[in-house]
Amino acid sequence: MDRTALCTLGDIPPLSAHRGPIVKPLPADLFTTRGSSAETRWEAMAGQGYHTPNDRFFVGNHTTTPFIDAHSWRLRLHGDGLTGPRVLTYADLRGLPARTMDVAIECADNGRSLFGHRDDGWGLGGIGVARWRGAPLRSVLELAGIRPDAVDVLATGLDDPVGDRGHVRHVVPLAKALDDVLVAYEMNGVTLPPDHGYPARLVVPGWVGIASVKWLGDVEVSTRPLDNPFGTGVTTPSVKSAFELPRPARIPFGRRHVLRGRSWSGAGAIAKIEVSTDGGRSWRKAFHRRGTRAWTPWHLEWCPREKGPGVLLARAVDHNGYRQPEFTAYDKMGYLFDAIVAHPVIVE
Ligand SMILES: Nc1nc2c(c(=O)[nH]1)N[C@H]1C(S)=C(S)[C@@H](COP(=O)(O)O)O[C@H]1N2
Ligand SMILES: [Mo]
Repeated sequence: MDRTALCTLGDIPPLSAHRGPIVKPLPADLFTTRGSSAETRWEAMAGQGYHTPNDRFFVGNHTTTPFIDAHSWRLRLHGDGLTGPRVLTYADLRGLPARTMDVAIECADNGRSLFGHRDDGWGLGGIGVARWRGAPLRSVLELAGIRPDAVDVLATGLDDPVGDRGHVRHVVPLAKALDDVLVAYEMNGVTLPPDHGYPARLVVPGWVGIASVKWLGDVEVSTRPLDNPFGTGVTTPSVKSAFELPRPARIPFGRRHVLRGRSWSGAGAIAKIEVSTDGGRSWRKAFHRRGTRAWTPWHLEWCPREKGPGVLLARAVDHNGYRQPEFTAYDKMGYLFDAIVAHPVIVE
């Protein structure tokens, strides 16, 4: 076979480069590792643009990033909700009309350690926003013909099975699948990196990260509701805010400083962000652009007039009026933390 022809289909990393569960470098100033996953450090977002660069985008892996050859990769479409089965190649997928979307992917575990019941586990860095490019799942399914009585869509990944739970897989209702779900093959303008699902992944806007199945290999469309063994029981990520600062942040005394952060909500765009630099006694409105759906960067000036340790607080309200509370009742699964987080600061 002609190797040069193969290589035009995608950048296939050499097998020898494959070590731990994640392929890309995980320098300690960008990531905190969490088992087979890696959380973005919020201070690594300082000075970055709207999108999370691929080199610091968090990785949520149940097992190990697989290397998949795009040339031999196939996407299998089947189930009684389709007119017939269909197998797509990478070239078929690339040949469909493309759509580009800015979408946040957030792990349902994000913020879990902040419930205060445990001191391990995820901080607030289990989120990233990328510009995804791919084919709408609707166009992919239409190639196979969708039956009018179809109800559920089950997407399965090609990575190793997770013990006896089998392959990572997730169900979305057909209405959602036809609305805004993408079969993405590009992330921030480059071919999808191996850790983020190369050669193709789902991107499911407004749903917890597990719905965005990576290394997509199989899609079943059913006329009956399907089991969702990797479902978290929750679909919409909660409203949260984070400062682009290390913990603790060291801020010079008596000088004007610009505090920066981002707020986001799975339920809608952010309407308002307030920041407190005095432990919650007073709040000031932060400045932000309007109409950024995936997340909202904000900033606020602060001239610290007292030396010593303190806390910074940020609270957001989304367009549905859903606001960050002072405490989150502990969900027994540890999902959907949404409370205002005290960010430790030392003025010196
Ligand atoms: N096939 C497959 N898809 C997957 C996962 C996985 O382990 N295998 N992890 C899920 C989880 S838990 C999350 S939070 C997101 C993370 O996406 P990212 O690694 O691109 O940040 O991918 C989801 N898709
Ligand atoms: Mo996740």
